[in-house]
Amino acid sequence: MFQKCGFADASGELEGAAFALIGLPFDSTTSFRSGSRDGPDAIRQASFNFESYDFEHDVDLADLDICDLGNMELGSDPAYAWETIKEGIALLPKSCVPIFLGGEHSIAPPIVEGLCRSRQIDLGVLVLDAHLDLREEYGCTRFSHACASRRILESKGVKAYTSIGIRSGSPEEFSFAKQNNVNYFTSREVRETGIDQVLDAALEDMQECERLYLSIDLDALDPAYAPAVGNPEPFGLTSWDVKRVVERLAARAVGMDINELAPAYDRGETALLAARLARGFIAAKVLKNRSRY
Ligand SMILES: [Mn+2]
Repeated sequence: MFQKCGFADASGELEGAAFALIGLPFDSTTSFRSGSRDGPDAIRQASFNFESYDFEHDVDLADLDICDLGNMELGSDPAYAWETIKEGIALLPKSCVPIFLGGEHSIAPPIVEGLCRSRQIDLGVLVLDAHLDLREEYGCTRFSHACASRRILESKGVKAYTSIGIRSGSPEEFSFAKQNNVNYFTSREVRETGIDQVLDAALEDMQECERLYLSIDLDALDPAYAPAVGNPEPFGLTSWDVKRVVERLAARAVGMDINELAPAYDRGETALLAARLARGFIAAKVLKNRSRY
C-alpha cells in the first residue's frame, strides 16, 4: 500500500538498534566519474531485491533491530563534511553497529576517527581498494578520496592497517608505503594465493586489535563485478573474494562502509552487490555458529 523507502528490513528506531545504516552522500573531491553522492539511495533501492531470510547464515533480517537513519547533510566542502561525519558518529549509541553507505572514499577517515574518539577504542582497519590512496594531498585538499588511507593511518586510534586489492598508485605512494611499512596486498596476490591465505596474513598483522573496521571501496572489485565506480581499475577482486572478507571480519568488526558507487554508470549490478554485501555483513555478524569461518 505504501511505497518502500530506506534500507530493506530497517524498520526499527535508533534506540535499541543493533545495526544503523547511515548514508553519506558526498562526492566533491571526485576526480574522474562523479555521482557517488547518489550511492546511498541506489543501495537502499537495490536492497529490496533480496529475501529478508539469509539461508546461508540462517538469519532473518526482518527479525533484527535495524535502523536506517537516512542521509547526513554534508554540503560540498570536504573539511565541513569531515567534521559533520565525526560529529554525527558521536550521536550513535555505542551498542549499535553502523554501516555507512557512501559517497566517495574520503568518508572513511572521519568515520574511523569518529568511532575511535566517541567510543574510546582502538581499531585495526582493513581497506579493500584498487588504489593505495596514500597521497598527502590531491587537488589542493588533504581530504581528497585519493588521500583516504593516508588520513586513516594518521588517526590516533588506528593500531593496525591493511589494504587488499591494490593495483594502482604513484611512485611516491609506493615509496611512502615502503618507508612506513604500510601493509598491503595486491589483487595479483589474491589471485595467485587465494583470498583466505591473504586474509590469514592480514588478520595475523591485526591480531593485537580486538576490534576491526572494514572500509570497502567498490573499485577493489574488478569492473566486471562492480563497473559503476568513480575510478574503475581492471584486474580486481571477485565478488566471492569480497564476500569472504565480509564474512570472516564480521565478528570482530565494529562497523563498515561501502563507498564509491556512482549509480549513473550502473545498470543496477554494482548497487545490488553493495546492498548484498551490507546484508551479508549483518547476517554474518549475528551468526552464532562461526565454525565455518
Ligand atoms: Mn579506490
